[in-house]
Amino acid sequence: MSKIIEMELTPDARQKTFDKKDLSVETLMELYKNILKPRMIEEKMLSQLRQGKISKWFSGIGQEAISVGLTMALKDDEYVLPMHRNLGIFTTRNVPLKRLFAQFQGKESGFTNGRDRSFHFGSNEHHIVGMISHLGSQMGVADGIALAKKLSKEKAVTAVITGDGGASQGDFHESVNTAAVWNLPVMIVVENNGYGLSTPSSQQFKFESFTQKGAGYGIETLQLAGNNIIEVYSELRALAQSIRENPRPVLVECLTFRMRGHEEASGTKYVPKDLMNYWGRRDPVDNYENYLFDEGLLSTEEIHSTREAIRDEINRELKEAYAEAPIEANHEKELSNVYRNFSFSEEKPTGAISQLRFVDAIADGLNEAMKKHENLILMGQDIAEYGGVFKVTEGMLEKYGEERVRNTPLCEAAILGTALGLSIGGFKSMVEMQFADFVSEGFNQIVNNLAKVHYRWGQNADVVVRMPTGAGVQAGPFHSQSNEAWFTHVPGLKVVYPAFPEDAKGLLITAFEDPNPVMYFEHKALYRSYKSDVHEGYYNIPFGQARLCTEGSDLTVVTYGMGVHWALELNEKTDASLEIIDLRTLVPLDREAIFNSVKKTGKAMVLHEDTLFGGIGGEISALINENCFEQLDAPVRRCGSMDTPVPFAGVLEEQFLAKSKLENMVNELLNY
Ligand SMILES: Cc1ncc(C[n+]2csc(CCOP(=O)(O)OP(=O)(O)O)c2C)c(N)n1
Repeated sequence: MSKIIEMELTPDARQKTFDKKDLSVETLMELYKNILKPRMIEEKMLSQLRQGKISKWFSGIGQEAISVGLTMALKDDEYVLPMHRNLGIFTTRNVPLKRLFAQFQGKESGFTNGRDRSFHFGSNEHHIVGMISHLGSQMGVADGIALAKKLSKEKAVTAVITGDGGASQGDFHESVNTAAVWNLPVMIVVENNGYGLSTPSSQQFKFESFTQKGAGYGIETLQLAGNNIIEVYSELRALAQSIRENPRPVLVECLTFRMRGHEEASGTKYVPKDLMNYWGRRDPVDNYENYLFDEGLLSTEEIHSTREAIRDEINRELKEAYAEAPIEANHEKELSNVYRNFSFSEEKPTGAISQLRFVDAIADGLNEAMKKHENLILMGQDIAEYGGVFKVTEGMLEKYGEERVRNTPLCEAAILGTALGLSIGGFKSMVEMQFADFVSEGFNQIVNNLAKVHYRWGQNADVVVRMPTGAGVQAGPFHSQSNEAWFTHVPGLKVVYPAFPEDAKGLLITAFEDPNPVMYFEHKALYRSYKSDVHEGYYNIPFGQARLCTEGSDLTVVTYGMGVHWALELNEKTDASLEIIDLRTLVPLDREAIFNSVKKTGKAMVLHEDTLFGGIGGEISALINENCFEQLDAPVRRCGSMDTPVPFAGVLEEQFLAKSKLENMVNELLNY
């Protein structure tokens, strides 16, 4: 017998043996109706699929007891984060079927305006946060919602589902670990159906059961017969109550089986027949129906009438969804839904002026934001007692307390997911990357979850990710990168990159006012080397407005961050008349400022510390060519750093940086 069969045979009897304990007939019947509905919808969907009316279907047939039992065990206002086989969560939360079907058909009355498919949506009205395709990403978000509930002193559980395959992802480890360290009231439900697509458990993990994992994280575990709806419901109801009273994460393994292919086209050829038959005899719907019948709680007539009523509802709602007109493409509408609307209201600086270092201006901005927004939570590695590796958050723990200033485990992905969850729970948050380079560990959460969530289903990610960036400090390839262009390419993110302390403070304050995800770059070589006038108190600076640093007539230098300082240094040396534009924000980009200047000077140099190829300089150069061609007296030039990783040794780093060739390139362009 194969390992998978042996493993799946162990939980045996409990899958079929129902013990109704103290459950009322009413509850037993509710469980019955709730488990029957997703099964019948699926059967209908499969026939739709065969007729070519829908494109894809991920079947949960055989696993319904988990979705239904879990959802019934929770209160209606407790969040649940499903995966791709959890139709029963949506139906048990009474999501209107017409809307659900419209969602599957990409219609307007669905949940995503045709922008995302199947179960890839959330509905705060139903306290459901649906998945993105990337399997592990849900888990960090659940941590964030659970944290929001805990901080709000609400006694609530947040439940998140993962498959056994998805649990191999780093997100699983990071999120369970974070939930454990922070004692978050989150119920982590692993639907162990023995396969991840075609890969059996024996090739997915080495341990026997997910219950063995709890000890490693220092948390409790529970194993349930996932095809036994009474067991799932009763045990999870008791567990939910216990978590409400004593907030903590618990890992629940539900043993079950997927009776159909991963998605319909893929089939189940790789599943041994014996195994399929074994689980077929443990069908959660049929067995429960038989049990109720045997107990005398359900008659043949009631079975018929219940099925009839559900069938009628499905047919009626499906017809309505089909009757809805196909969605119309509207350019403006799509573009206007990428970001949550934010009407900026300017607060000009009025406070006294003092000279501040770049790092102190950022700290000042953070303090102002913390005072302004009581719901703002700071998260990052070593940011509490230690004050962060660059000491930006020094003293904030004492000022704002440990709930708002949180040291995180070394878990970038989980914490960025947590930030989105906090936003869903009504909080603002900041995530400090210890170095901008480490954002690669949380890249997926930023570019796929935070960036796309508003466009997909209207939820915003009210998150500021602080990115200590840049080279010039001889820190080598992994502590010196300029990675802003990774993010300027992703619709849904705003990208801020100040060059001066006054701007750093005002733009950071705006970043916290803005309800959208903001990548905020701060050059660490400027932290302690640059000092200038900064206003005290609260003020903000609008995004998308460049700063004109110097007026000139010979050539425009379009730049940002450290590039601004290089250009200003050159300006001191040269006799030429340079017009230096500090972009301040890359998304949104102040195109007008660029175009107006280039039209005046007739020559443009785009300068950045980032490596040349694929940097934002290429984009800006293209925009200038497209919009200012007739006023140009020379080709637009780009000055970026060498297309190599950032080297360590001082002499190599100096050669690498764009600054080393700036003067020559500017002279060439002036003489063109
Ligand atoms: C990060 C990521 N890698 C790969 C995939 C493709 N994929 C979708 S579902 C799946 C199998 C998931 O298995 P499991 O988590 O056990 O859930 P199940 O489908 O068995 O319910 C795979 C590999 C994906 N969606 N996301």
